[in-house]
Amino acid sequence: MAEKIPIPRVGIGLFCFRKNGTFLAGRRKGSLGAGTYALPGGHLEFGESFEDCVTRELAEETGLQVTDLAFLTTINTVFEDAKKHYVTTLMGGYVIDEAAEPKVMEPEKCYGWEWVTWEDLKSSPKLQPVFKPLTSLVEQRPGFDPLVVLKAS
Ligand code: 8DG
Ligand code: MG
Ligand code: MG
Repeated sequence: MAEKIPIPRVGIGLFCFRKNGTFLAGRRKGSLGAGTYALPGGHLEFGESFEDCVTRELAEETGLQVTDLAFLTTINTVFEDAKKHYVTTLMGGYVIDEAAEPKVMEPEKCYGWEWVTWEDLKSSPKLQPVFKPLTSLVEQRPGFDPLVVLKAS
């Protein structure tokens, strides 16, 4: 029987900002990267735009709505141990209801959502380790700051 050849998949992550410059991150549970902090996001579905994908994933995972979406960057991540490869587009946007708190809509996939800064996510011991695509982002886009790119777009 022929061996199944793995192929790269498309992942989408969202920097969902409040006006105070914090965005959502949550610790993953039960799947690839369990125990690591990641952005809300998921797989791009067939025929879906990046905007529709992050809008859907944010609603499915937190119950929140986002506006003023913009493309930030694309990165490449190989999970050698898990034999998975993702090409990930990172989007940015602003939460519509500033007063709304994120809900843990998929408790089997996430321990909880927190509002964090980019500096915190990169270096606060409380938020380590981060999901590998975020490590790829730091390595592949030196100096990247999601809020700077979002404001410039
Ligand atoms: P879905 O079935 O709802 O589409 O996916 P999910 O259950 O939400 O899957 P996920 O693991 O959250 O996201 C799918 C993959 O996307 C993930 O395994 C790897 C890739 N991915 C990245 N970067 C990011 C990111 O920043 N956040 C999330 N959530 N996934 C990301 O490459
Ligand atoms: Mg999802
Ligand atoms: Mg997800």
